[in-house]
Amino acid sequence: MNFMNVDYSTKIPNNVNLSEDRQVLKALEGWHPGYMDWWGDMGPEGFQQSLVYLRTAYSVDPRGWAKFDYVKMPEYRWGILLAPQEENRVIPFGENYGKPAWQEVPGEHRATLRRLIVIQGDTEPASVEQQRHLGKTAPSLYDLRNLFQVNVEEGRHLWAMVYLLQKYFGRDGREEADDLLRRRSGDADSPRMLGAFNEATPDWLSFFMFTYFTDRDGKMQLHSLAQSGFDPLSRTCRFMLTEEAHHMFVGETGISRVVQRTCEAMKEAGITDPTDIARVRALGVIDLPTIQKKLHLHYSLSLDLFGSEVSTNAANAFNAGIKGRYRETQIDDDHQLKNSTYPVLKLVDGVIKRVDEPALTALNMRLRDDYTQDCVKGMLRWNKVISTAGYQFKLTLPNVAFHRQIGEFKGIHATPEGVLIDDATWNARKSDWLPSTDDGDFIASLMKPVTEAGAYANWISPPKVGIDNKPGDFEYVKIET
Ligand code: BYC
Repeated sequence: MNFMNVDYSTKIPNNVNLSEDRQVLKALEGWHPGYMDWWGDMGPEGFQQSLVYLRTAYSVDPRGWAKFDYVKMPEYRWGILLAPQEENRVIPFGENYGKPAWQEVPGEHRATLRRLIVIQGDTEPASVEQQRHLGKTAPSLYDLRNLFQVNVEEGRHLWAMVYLLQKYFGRDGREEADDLLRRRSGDADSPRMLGAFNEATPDWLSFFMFTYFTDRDGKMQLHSLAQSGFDPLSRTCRFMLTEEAHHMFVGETGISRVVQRTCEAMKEAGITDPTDIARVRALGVIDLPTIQKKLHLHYSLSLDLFGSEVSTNAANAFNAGIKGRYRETQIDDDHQLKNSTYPVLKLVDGVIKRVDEPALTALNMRLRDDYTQDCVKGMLRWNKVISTAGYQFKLTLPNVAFHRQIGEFKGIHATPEGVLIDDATWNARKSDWLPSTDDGDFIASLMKPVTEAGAYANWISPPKVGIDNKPGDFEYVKIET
């Protein structure tokens, strides 16, 4: 079998030779109807009979792996795609550094590995659930198509984790796979596992923030798991990263287009002060201070996804050779972290300070720092849009102590600048920093669907280029009425 190309002749497209792996094929075919039920119940609301111009992976060759065509979402070919196996790959970090990568689950690390795969798997359907109502208010057919592209690929990423559970973890893997379809984002009794995946995504600005900030946590986590000594996990994550890039593109360009439109509208109306919220809102665009509040919210929720700054779970996963660092193989050190330290932000006598901790337990902090650096790049582009329009306003990332529910700063309150404040001040001021009900209502009032090909809602600029180089008036979704 050519592992580069995907076999589409079977019910479940794959490049892992499923047709000769009868037991796993049977397990996956058994899981398929439950997945389709879940997609019907919790996937995008409406549009299931519409033709959507989607990309589907037909190969795992980085030089050309996707083809675009009109597809009805329930007929999307969710497949199992692993990046090609690297010959003689070795475990690139931890106590087993330099030993051959595992092709089977190492018995002593089974529980840790399963837990990480389940957590990763849980986030994928969660995001689809969070976004399920957005189709009704899409600002254009282009955006509607991007939403659905993200949704079907998150569905495929769930398949990717379910394949690992069913192939390598026997009966408990099958049970975990079933549970992934049972939990629901925001459900009081059976919520998704990580905090940010139980929050609402009520509007399109939230969607763009989510795909910029939360999908970027996905990128960092997938990079770390792509280093794994458990080769099937590494190969799975490597291919997922290829798809993930588009999700972050949707977020970055989405926010950029909102900012662009706001600046244009302010200029046209002769508004010189971007903080004159009432005047800006009267133009039917989202004012920059409200965009900043949404950014505060989504960035801080996403920071929580890195776990505690100091974590023995993270140290154990690294020692075991299961979860590495961002770009592990490019780091110049012993890859075992025997004697090194890493500066961790901590609260010391009421002041936020960097304190050296053993690098091994500080891995979550390190990955979070890498994440923050990655987040800054898009911000620079958004700020360029604002400054080019002639406005003195800068979007900024809040301090890591701001609005945290996990880790070192969960018990305190801090301003976006990182000044510690008491409960009363927090309660009095929090709606200056985080979206208030009024802000949410205002944004909701703008969320009216635009379904004419080539047209865009007033609050967002058109994209610079189309998907798959399609022209501006291309009908990305043929809506079934
Ligand atoms: N919410 O030592 P600690 C994506 C729990 S996103 C709730 O501090 P650790 C995507 C933790 O489970 C990427 N609970 O942290 C994006 C542990 O509980 P137990 C998803 C939390 O374990 C957009 C306890 O607190 N992938 O792909 O070092 C769309 C102490 O844990 C949270 C992964 O996350 C939280 N935020 O690190 C679609 C990769 N944080 O076990 C998809 C896999 C911590 O004591 N996961 N806890 O009961 C991991 O590597 C790690 O589990 C974490 C936490 C980074 C999440």
